Amino acid sequence: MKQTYISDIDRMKNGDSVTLKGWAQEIRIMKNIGFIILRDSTGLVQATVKRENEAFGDLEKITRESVVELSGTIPEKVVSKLGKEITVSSLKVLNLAMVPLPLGIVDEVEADFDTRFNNRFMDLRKLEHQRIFKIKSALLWGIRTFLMNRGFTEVQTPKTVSAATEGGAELFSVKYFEKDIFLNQSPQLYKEMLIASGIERVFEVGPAFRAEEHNTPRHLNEFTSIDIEMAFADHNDAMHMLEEAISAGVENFLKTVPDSEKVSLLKEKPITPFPRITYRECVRILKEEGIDQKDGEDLNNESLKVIGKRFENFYFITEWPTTVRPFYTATLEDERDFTKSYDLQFKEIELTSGAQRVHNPDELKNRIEEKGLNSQNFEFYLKTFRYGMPPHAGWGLGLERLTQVILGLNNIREASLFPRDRTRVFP
Ligand code: AMO
Repeated sequence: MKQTYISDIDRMKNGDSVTLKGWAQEIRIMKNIGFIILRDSTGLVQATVKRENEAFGDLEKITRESVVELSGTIPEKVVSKLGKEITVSSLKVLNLAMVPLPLGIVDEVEADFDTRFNNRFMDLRKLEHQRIFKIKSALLWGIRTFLMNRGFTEVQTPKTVSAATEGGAELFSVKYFEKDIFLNQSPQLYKEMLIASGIERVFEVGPAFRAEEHNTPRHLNEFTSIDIEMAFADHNDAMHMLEEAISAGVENFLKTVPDSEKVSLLKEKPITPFPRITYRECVRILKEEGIDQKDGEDLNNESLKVIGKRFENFYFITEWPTTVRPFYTATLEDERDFTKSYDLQFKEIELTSGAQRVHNPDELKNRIEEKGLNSQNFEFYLKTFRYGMPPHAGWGLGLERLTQVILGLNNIREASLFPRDRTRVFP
């Protein structure tokens, strides 16, 4: 097993012996001296090989990106710009890389998306691309730990389902023996059913599938949804849980991923509570600014840009009209045209939808039918509301969107290892 990583060199002193394994990112051979820039997942080091050393002969044989094992010592004086250097005493080639490479690792100019994603394994050898996923992982870890500490149980629900949750148009159908079924758009119905089961606080991190027709920089056809549902809670409780969870996630990656503050738009954990603005307040502002935003309709991109400019980063838009929210969304008690719902925004981009839910089975059945859906198809779900269903609330947070906005990435695909879009289901 590999014992020492390149980052460990920071803790070593002159003369210490070291064995490193990694990829030969660059090889330069001069008259009396040769250099390998060795890379592993933790960084780069300059490895110097002197002509009198036996290893010098092997330098000519290795190709860029070959996997090698280098043993040597830490020199007295470090001259490399990388700040890390070793003097090589032996070199072992573990696996030779073919020539030419399908994608350059040291090129300044990024290749086009198709070349990059067709060769994603190679594209990820760029440490700045790897870092996105280290940050994404630490962000999720922070959120997960926060939820576990708040008494949430992590659950796994089916992704092959027979009823639509978020609306019929964006569904992928798949053959399931002799039946046509769907890939799940959201664990919504299942997380609510688990509330009926009495678990009280659940969360899930899993894939969600949306047959979005259009290629955009913000949509994937398969994304990672972080979902929570909590019993005996309203929309305000769920919003509070969300802002604290995000803050914990950001704090965790800033603490654990080296250099993450250099690429993150957030240099410290965001201050909570996040600002809140109602949908009606947004419409009032938009009208004042002369923007054509109709009452009772979803806020379009132009409107969200205008609203987003008023906030530094995260904020909630609350109390959306009943007409634009799914059937499971609870309405305000005294104003049935508006809901106990919210979206979490980062500037103009939506990161989360959530709400308090309808918990009365008759009202829920009516709401399903008002949306033009057949309530018979939802019997498995409605049934769980008839034998003691507590009031409950929750949210769904898109992990790739969150990573995208925090790192200021132009395209959500950068935050997905193997993105799925309208034309790409490969590799
Ligand atoms: P919604 O449909 O708004 O709500 O989805 C929740 C969040 O998931 C992310 N998201 C996407 N990310 C990438 N590509 C997509 N195509 C995509 N679609 C959605 C967004 C979005 O805010 N059941 C509700 C949640 C709830 O109320 O608990 C739901 O699925 O970040």
